[in-house]
Amino acid sequence: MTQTRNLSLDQAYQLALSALLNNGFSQAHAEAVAQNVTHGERDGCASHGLYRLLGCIRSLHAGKVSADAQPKLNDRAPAILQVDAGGAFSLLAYRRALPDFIDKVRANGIAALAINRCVHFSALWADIEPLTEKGLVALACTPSHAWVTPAGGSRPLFGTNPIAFGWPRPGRPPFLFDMATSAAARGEIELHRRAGTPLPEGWGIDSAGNPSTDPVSVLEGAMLTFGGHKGSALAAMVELLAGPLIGDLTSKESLAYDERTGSSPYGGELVIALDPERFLGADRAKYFARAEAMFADMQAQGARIPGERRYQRRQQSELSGVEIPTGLYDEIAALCR
Ligand code: PYC
Repeated sequence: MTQTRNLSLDQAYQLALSALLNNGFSQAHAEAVAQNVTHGERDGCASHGLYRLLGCIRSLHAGKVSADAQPKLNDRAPAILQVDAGGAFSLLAYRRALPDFIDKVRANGIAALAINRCVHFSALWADIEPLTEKGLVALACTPSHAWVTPAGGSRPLFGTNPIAFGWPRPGRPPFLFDMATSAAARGEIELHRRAGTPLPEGWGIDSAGNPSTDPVSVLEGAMLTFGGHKGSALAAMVELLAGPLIGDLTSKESLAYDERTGSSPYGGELVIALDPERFLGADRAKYFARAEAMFADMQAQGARIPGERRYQRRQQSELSGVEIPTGLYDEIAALCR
């Protein structure tokens, strides 16, 4: 059994912050990343938790992420905001763009935010939550590196290309899903490799194109999309929306840019948000009650509301902290010295 170490959320955050600052990230970037990975761990999403610090710091030492770039906002149209991350992680760019983006959504009823030239490793639900907290409906997507084969193919082309969607619920946590269009996130395969455990079937193929449950063979071969051609079509859509449409890289171009350094993907993210007040006006409450009726019908059949487990885990972590594999803790602690 994996040995673990318990950390309070504050200890987890301080550990992350210290590793990032000690390796040269500016205070603002270190805070944004430390908060994001602590929240991943807090919400039971280890694949986007503290272990990501290793990749963040590897990307910095490989020269593939800026430690201190200041995001630059560019007001492109009444309903389109762009933020140039300047080759740094997406998180600070998103933080800085958020107030202006929300103003645009409120003013127009719908607006899009393009985050360009960003290095991206983080879970998208963290970008959706600040919007649902303001009562907005939101959608986000980003390509990654060419790790996933299109349905019918045998060579990596698409990224894991997550799509996240959030719907605000009065007095309750939002309906919020964040799913890779691959059968699993890359990070989950890496966690299996670290733990020496086999993958579930259907996650990937080896470099000869044969189905494999060996994480190393799949990391060297290709990952599969979820739902065959359906996931493949959605993965292609993400490439288009958060690549060429916003003037940024596809996953194939991101991997070429990586030059085999094993750094995090580089490119763009697209966020679209909608203001129900503008769509519905005084009828908002009536139609939101219908949404609640649908959620109740789902639950009546035993179905889970996406995000439910995340919020339960959050409450638990806030009380009792998080369990980190001791090996991972030691690796991160070594980065603080
Ligand atoms: O785990 O799928 C993943 C991922 C995408 C970008 C960085 N990591």
